[in-house]
Order: sequence, then structure tokens, then C-alpha cells
Amino acid sequence: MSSFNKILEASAKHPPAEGVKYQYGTAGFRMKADVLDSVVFRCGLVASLRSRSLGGKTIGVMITASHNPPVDNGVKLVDPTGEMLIASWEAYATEMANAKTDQELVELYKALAAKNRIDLSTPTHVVFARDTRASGSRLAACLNDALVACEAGITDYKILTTPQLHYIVRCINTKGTDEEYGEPTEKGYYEKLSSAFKLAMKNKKSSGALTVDCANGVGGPKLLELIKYLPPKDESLDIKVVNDNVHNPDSLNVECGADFVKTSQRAPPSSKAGPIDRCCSLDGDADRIVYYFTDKRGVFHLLDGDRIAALAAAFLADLSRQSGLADILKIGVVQTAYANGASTKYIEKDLRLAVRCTPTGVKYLHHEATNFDIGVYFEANGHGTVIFSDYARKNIASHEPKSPAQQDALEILQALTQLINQAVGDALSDMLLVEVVLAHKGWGPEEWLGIYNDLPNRLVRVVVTDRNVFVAEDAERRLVTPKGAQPAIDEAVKKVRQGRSFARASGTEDAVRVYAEAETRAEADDLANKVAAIVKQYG
Ligand code: G16
Repeated sequence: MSSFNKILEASAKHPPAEGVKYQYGTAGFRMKADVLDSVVFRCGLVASLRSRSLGGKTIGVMITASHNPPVDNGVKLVDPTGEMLIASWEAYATEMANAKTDQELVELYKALAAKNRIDLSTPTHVVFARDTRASGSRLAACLNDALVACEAGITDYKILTTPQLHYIVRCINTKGTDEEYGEPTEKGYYEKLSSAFKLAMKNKKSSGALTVDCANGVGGPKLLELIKYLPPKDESLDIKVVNDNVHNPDSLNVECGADFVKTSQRAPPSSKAGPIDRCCSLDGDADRIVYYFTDKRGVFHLLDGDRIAALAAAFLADLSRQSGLADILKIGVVQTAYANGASTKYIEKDLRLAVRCTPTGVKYLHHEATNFDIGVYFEANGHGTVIFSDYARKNIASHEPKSPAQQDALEILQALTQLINQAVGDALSDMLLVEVVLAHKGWGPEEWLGIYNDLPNRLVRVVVTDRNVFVAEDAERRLVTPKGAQPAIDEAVKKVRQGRSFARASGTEDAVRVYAEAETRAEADDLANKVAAIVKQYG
């Protein structure tokens, strides 16, 4: 049977849901799991074509809906360097997902191959994994059917965090090259992180325990595994794992996890942490992390992605100065419109580092961060990492220290190039990075909080009839349509001290998000409500 016929036959078993329009969004396709079978099947076809278009390089497919509710699921593709799929191929994936019939799908497959001059006899390799959602194994089977039909080389890594799959893809594609990233196994991931962590800590011990809320998702079992590779808790870092119940998939992200904490600006109700206890929350696929604590008066304080970026950038700037590399390494920070104005001011004015703003979606931030030698990028929601350019890595590896102090700083910097996931934002790697910085500075969460004062802010989710009418520009800070909405928002912002607000369509949920900040909590809440009302009126 020809491979086209095999695809036709296999596709017939995964018909698309009627009347659903699919869109490869901020983080791939994401919606109710019961309408995703055909989409995941078709992503298998796209992944194998993408692999063939790159001469057989390994492509990853991750089945997850991250922070979304348990009934949702999603699928996203990983490019050979471990980064997100490039934008032109996102469009192909959307086209394939919306093909009405099996015949139309095969025609599109052929057209895509012809357009990109893909030799369909090239060997291809696709690796995949999933989070702990109940629908994951069914969707993985749909993906597998597609890969078998197009005669792809397949490796099923079963259950992994999203960043672990990105890591593995990068490792496979760099094996045997100068850029070799590590062992392409889960064990290789733990070994790389733990040995870099030991070197970066330089025998420092963090003070007090760290409580990690794992959102009842895949981060739980994976963190427990990572802990086995870390130094004993009394020697370096004592981690208490909570919300790690993956046996009840319905509890995923419910009243816990990074998105809950960031959006509701409070600790998970299940938290038993005491005053000043350092806590953090991962999201459903462990690619985001936020820290927080409650002070002695019982007031909750969030240390979000902006704070992690500021902490990491300050530490990296110190290390590059102390190691004698400051003159040759350009450090910069990339944020989105959600970044608190106070964090931007702190990074630009106090740290004297460049700040860039991009639309939401790590692919945009990651790309912008490559313009720096050390690019720190974080979304306020805790999704981000630090990337080192080839130039930076080579200089950090080969620099001759001129004093023991330079040597010390250089060794920490070298360890950080290994500790920080270079492929994508990774909650577990980011957590270890934060712990290294706090341990070296001898800081607890209060000192970290003290580096600047956040402007009070509010995030509101507004459900509208069609979120697609909300089209934004200027890194999503201004609405182009619906006509009249932006002037109305401008009017509301003008009336508030230090006011800033914007509305943008979510790329992962069927809603419009509104962000507002102002000088006081009351003004921020009021502004958010006013802008939400404008969105409702125009939506
Ligand atoms: C995904 C993306 C993030 C984005 C978030 C929310 O995160 O990877 O870059 O900030 O969705 O996006 P939106 O506001 O467009 O819904 P995750 O952790 O859910 O994969």
C-alpha cells in the first residue's frame, strides 16, 4: 500500500469534530480533549514532514494543556534545537487541522511536501511525550497512528514535563556535534541539572525548606525523581513536595499551581506554609514557576516571573563583572506587556540593563533574547529562562581568571550555563536557579521582595462571543479592533495615577485577558473592572 493510502486509511479512524475551527495558538492547539483526536493525528503528519524537510532531524510532539483545566488537552511541536515550532509551520499545522475530509488532508500533505521540496523517502524521527491528563494516552495513540502511517521513526517517552521533552529533542539533534547538549534521556536530564546545581551552589546551603506545589501534575513525580539526584537536604536544599497527586487527574491545576497563584494572587488553599516560608508553584506541565510567601502579618506576597527575571539578571550581571567578562557580554531582559512597570524600571534604572517587550508567547521572547549575549526572558506568569549565545558560552568556558575571586565567579557562571535550560522555560531548572541565587546572596523571600515595590495590578479573564475580533498591535499593548475599544481604554487609563492597562485575546483559552496596574490596589482593581466592561461592551 502506498504511504498516501496508509495515511488515508489511518485518517479515516480519526475524523475531525464537526463545526470546530482549529488554530495553532500561543502554545499549539489547545481545547476540550474530546475534539482533539483528529488534530493530534494530523500533528503527527506535520511533525514527520517537518522532520523530513530538515533532512531527518528529530522533531518533538508534546501532548499537554499545561495550565488549562483537566478536561482540556493540547498538542505542540518542538523544533530540532528544542525551541518552539517556527511560525510558518504553525500555519501549515492549522491548515492540516482544518481539512474537512481525509482526501483533502492527503492533498494538503502532498502540497506541503511539494512546496517545501520534501523528499518523502527521507528517514524521519519524531519523539513524543504527554503530561498526566486522563486523555493523554488516547491522544498519544492517535499521534502514533499518524507516525506509523507516514513511516516515521518513533520514540514514545511516555510521561514527561514539557521542558524535559524539549531537552531530549535538543540532545538528540546535537549528539556528536560541538554543541552536544546532554544525554537524551530523562536520567540524563536529572544528571545534568543536579551536577550543575552542585557546582553552582559551591557548598552554600539554602536557608529553610522550600515548599513546592506541583499543581497535581507531571511536575510532582518528576521533581521527586530529581530530588534523588540532588545533594542530601541537610547539605544544600530541603524541598517539600505538595500537591503531587497525579492519581486523580481531575485535581490538576484545581486551586493550586502557578496559574492559580498568579491569577488569584493567593497561596493554594491547601498550603500549610508558615510565615516567611519560601514557597513556589509549578504549572500543569512544569514549564512555569512562581514563588511566594506570607509575611509575619499574614500578608501574601507574590514573587512572579518579573521577580525571577530581575533576580537572575542582577546575579548574572554581578557574576560577569566579578569574573572580568562584563565588557564583552551584553546582558538584556525580555518581557511582555504583563510585566509590572516597577520591574521594568528596576531593571533599566537600577541594574542599567536593556529591556525589550514582545507579544505573549515564549517563542517571541526567546527569539528576542537571542539578540543578547546573555538574554534573560520571563513572562510575568513565570514562563521563561536565560539563554547564552555561542559567543557568551565560548568566552565563559575559555576565559582565564586573573584572581581567585574571578575564578570563583567564573565557575558559578560556567555552572549556570549548564543548569539553565537553553531550549525553553523550565520550572525545575528555574527553581534551582532561584535557589542558587538566594543561597549566594544569603537572602530569604523578604529580601528578594525588597528589591523594588510592585505596582498593584489585576488580571481579569473576560468571556466574549468571539475573541478573534480583538486584534492587538504594539506588542499587544493596543487594540486595533474592535474600532473604538482602544480610545475607550485610553480614556479610562488617563483617570488613574500610574495607570496602565491593555486587553488581548488569549491564545490558549476562549477568552480575552485584561491587565491593569495603578498606584493603589483600589485604582488597579477599578481600572481592570472598567476595561473589562469595555471589552464586554465591544465583544
Ligand atoms: C502558554 C504559553 C505562554 C503564555 C500562556 C498564556 O503557557 O506558553 O507563553 O503566557 O500560555 O497565553 P495566553 O494568554 O495567550 O492564553 P502554558 O504554560 O499554558 O503553556
